[in-house]
Amino acid sequence: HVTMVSFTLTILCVWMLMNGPKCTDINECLLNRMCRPDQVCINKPGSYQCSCPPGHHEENGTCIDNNECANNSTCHPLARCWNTVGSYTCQCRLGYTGNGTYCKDIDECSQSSLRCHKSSQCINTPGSYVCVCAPGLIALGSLCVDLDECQSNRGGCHPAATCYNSVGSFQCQCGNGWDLPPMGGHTQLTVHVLIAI
Ligand SMILES: *[C@@H]1O[C@H](CO)[C@@H](O)[C@H](O)[C@H]1NC(C)=O
Ligand SMILES: *[C@@H]1O[C@H](CO)[C@@H](O)[C@H](O)[C@H]1NC(C)=O
Ligand SMILES: *[C@@H]1O[C@H](CO)[C@@H](O)[C@H](O)[C@H]1NC(C)=O
Ligand SMILES: *[C@@H]1O[C@H](CO)[C@@H](O)[C@H](O)[C@H]1NC(C)=O
Ligand SMILES: [Ca+2]
Ligand SMILES: [Ca+2]
Repeated sequence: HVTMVSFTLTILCVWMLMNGPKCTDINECLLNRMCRPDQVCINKPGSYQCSCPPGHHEENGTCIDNNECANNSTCHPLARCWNTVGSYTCQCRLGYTGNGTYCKDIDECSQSSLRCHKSSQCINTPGSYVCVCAPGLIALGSLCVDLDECQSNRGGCHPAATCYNSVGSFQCQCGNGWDLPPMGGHTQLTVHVLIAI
């Protein structure tokens, strides 16, 4: 059927070449049923072509979608690949930014919004970030809390000294008439009062 049409068109064209001033291309794609319903018709000078639409390939007489995600170099290793009919999309995984062909870690710590509590330090990690409590503070859930060292044995201060707790630290201060004592005892972790920062 198709070859008959082509043949007829060629004869027509040859006739026109000999008998008419000009020979114009016939757009076979405007005629019905030149290609299979799942194919696309491409008109060419003097002929036409039936082929599968972009992102498809011919298999057993039908057009099949290319699964681009079966090839692990389609997207960046840090991206997810989504196969779609005729195409695909690459999306960087959570915590990464980019167009999917290229992904890189988001440095959450350098972003303007304060990701960590003010008394903790933000440390960037691949795909995420962590908040680490500042020195002298201990983590209590998502909070950083100060140890009140003075609550425990007065921080080990000299009997004549006064223990002053401060955020992240404590101090032993001599009473009047006393000289500087050696630095008081170490922090004990048997704490009675914690102050959330
Ligand atoms: C195409 O035909 C081959 C051989 O008959 C078969 O192995 C293959 O699975 C077929 N493909 C599809 C998409 O049907
Ligand atoms: C995967 O894609 C790359 C780049 O597009 C190509 O060079 C390679 O041949 C493909 N591999 C397979 C198995 O299709
Ligand atoms: C993906 O590519 C790596 C090499 O870059 C290869 O070792 C691995 O087998 C591939 N995986 C699949 C599923 O093709
Ligand atoms: C994705 O981003 C990288 C780096 O910015 C660039 O080289 C590449 O051309 C981009 N690819 C696409 C498809 O936009
Ligand atoms: Ca596809
Ligand atoms: Ca990060």
